[in-house]
Amino acid sequence: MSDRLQNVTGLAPTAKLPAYDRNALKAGILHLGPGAFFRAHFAPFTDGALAAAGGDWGIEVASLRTPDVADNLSAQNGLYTVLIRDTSGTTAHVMGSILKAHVAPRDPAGLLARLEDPDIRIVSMTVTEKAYGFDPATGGLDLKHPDIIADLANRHAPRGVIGYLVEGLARRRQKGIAPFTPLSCDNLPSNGAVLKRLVLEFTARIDAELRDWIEANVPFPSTMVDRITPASTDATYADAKRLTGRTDLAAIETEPFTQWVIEDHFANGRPAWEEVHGALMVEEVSAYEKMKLRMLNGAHSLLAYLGYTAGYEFVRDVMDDAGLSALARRHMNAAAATLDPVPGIDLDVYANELIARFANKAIAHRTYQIAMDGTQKLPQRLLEPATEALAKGSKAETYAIAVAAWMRYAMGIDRNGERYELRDPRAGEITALIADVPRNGGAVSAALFKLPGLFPKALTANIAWTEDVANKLEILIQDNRLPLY
Ligand code: CS2
Repeated sequence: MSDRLQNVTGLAPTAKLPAYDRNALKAGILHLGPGAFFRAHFAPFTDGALAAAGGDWGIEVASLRTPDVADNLSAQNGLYTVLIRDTSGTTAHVMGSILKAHVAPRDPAGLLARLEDPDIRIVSMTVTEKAYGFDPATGGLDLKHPDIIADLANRHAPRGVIGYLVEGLARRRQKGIAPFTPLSCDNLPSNGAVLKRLVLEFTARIDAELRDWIEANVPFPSTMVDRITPASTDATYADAKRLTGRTDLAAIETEPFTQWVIEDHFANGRPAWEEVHGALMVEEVSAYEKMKLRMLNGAHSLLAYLGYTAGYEFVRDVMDDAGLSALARRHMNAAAATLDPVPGIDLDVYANELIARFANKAIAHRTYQIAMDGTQKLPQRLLEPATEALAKGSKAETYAIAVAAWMRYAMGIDRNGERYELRDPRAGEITALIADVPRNGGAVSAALFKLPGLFPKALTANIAWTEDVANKLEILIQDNRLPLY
């Protein structure tokens, strides 16, 4: 008999089980992108809502690219384990909210059929920033994005997120089925508003009437999602086995903290997420989103680039370096100074909590994982707040350190002269820009400031600030960090 996690009978008593009848549960949500973050956040919140209030809100997931996670979930009837780690130990919670997993490239027609099923009332997504086809330079649709190009050319057989959403909505409109609510859970500012703009710009190019129907009928709530989730490792699978008694290749591990702030605008109902600790339904999410993107993610990126290039493998190791941890706290203050008041939150307390979360010794979050996709992350995390800080007369010094650290990382060579892979959709352009420039702070920063569309003009036109970046990059190239902190 397989020892795979496939049902909840006979599991070790150390595993907490779903508190509702999965067999009676029907799907109401289709989720695109079943990565670790979704399994640590959206699926557990929905599991909690099902336990508290019921409803036909089971989740079907679809992977738009690699099949591994979907296949592992399918082999386990959708069951998987969330390990919650802190220094007092690890607990295991088996999640029952996922009912089915699809692999879109294997059966695109099957996924389209699910999108037009009236039972599916929410189409949520965690697909990472780079999957949307968002052009940070314009805030609109990136007409050079490969999925956008392919899906505009072939709208009835999509392959990307925007293409699937639009084709799904088009079919529902044609058949007189009420629309689903698209729900973005990625770290983009006003993710719902961004998604709406992309969907409308895309649709305007293929069907003006459909565009107007979507604008009039489809809500795009924004959400702020927060839970630190390192990629799963052998230690994750080993602990899942120890605590459940079964092999679980879809297990994930995460921190105790979890937060989700959701705009309560749904076309067709939603699970009772507000019943779950950490969820907050609001009218308007932008203040929370900015706070999280600028204070948590901005400081995370700063630590990831400085930490990775300094040879620290995990964020918790970076936090052991007193200078770097003080710098992160200083950056959080600088980020807080760009924010409007956030309802119910004391930003100083929030910053202290972030420092404690980053330092959690039980979480092995790789600096290299966070460093990934900098060109997609820097604008909302660092460049927009830096622009605002400079406009208010600040020197935006910690932002200059963060940008210099990204540039140092973008050079692709560690302190021992070893090359590493620059993981970024624009890696080719970055490498080409700096290939022939001298290896000093002035030359490398000048070249990278020219990466089209990345840096706002207000930053590159500020000579004092760009010189500061160049000087800080030079310090990092010389591997002489102390003057920085
Ligand atoms: C991190 C985020 O990888 C990254 O870029 O900054 O994934 C971060 O851990 C989450 O947003 C926390 O909610």
